[in-house]
Amino acid sequence: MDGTTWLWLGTAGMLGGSAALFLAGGKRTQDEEGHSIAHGLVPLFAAIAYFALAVHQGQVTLSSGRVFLFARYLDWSVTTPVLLLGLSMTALHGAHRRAGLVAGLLASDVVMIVTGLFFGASQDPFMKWVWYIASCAAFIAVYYVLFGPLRAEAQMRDAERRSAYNRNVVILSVLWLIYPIVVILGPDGLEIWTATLATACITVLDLVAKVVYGFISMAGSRRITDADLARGDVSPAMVSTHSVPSGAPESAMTIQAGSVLQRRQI
Ligand code: RET
Repeated sequence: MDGTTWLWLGTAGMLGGSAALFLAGGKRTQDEEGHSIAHGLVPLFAAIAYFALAVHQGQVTLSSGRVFLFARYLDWSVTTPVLLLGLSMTALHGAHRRAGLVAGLLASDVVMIVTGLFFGASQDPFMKWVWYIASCAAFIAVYYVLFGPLRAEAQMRDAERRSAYNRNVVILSVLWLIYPIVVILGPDGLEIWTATLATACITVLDLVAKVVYGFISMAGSRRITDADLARGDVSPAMVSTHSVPSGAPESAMTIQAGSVLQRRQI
């Protein structure tokens, strides 16, 4: 299979994965809905990048003759922060706690991808390594937050959130570690691998890190929601309000919260 075929496969896989994640995603609480939307959107963004690359856009030919697929980095600059936001929401029981810490995590991640973009675009070997090291430093900052303060936050939550965080953080960090290795072996790095081999590897890795990981994370979110509802640990404000007409009185939300709880108890 040539590189373009892999890119079409990536486009189809991401589109199919996005549809499957949106369809499978629950929305019983705002927490669960947030996870479903985030995991459905991630492969949808990626599909845009894969499509652009498959039709030979999203790439430039550098003066050295190397074809630089910059659309990958655009994809990662959007999708990696969304994935990290999902993980943070698990650790923090919603998106409203420790905003500064989450902002720092996402900023480090964006620094990692933007410096990675300059690494990929570099033709001067010295500058290439400068950007690569800068990107790795930002990557270490991401790991530090995930295994330091965010993990500590997760340990203070209920058993379901704790175990979902502990599982997801390990899967995510192992998968993400493969990226800098594949990229350094491919045409953007040391050019040890052919462009086709690098594209094949990154396509498979991207499908696993976005779609397979999305399903694993959503299964955790389902277990968290089941437990929250069983405990009655869902305040009306935490229940999804999209079926309540806008401007509906507060009591409508309370009734809806109650009916969700009742349905769970039956
Ligand atoms: C780059 C450049 C070189 C140094 C490092 C990198 C890290 C890339 C990562 C990408 C993760 C992408 C994911 C996409 C899925 O949605 C940019 C290759 C550290 C970690 C998970």
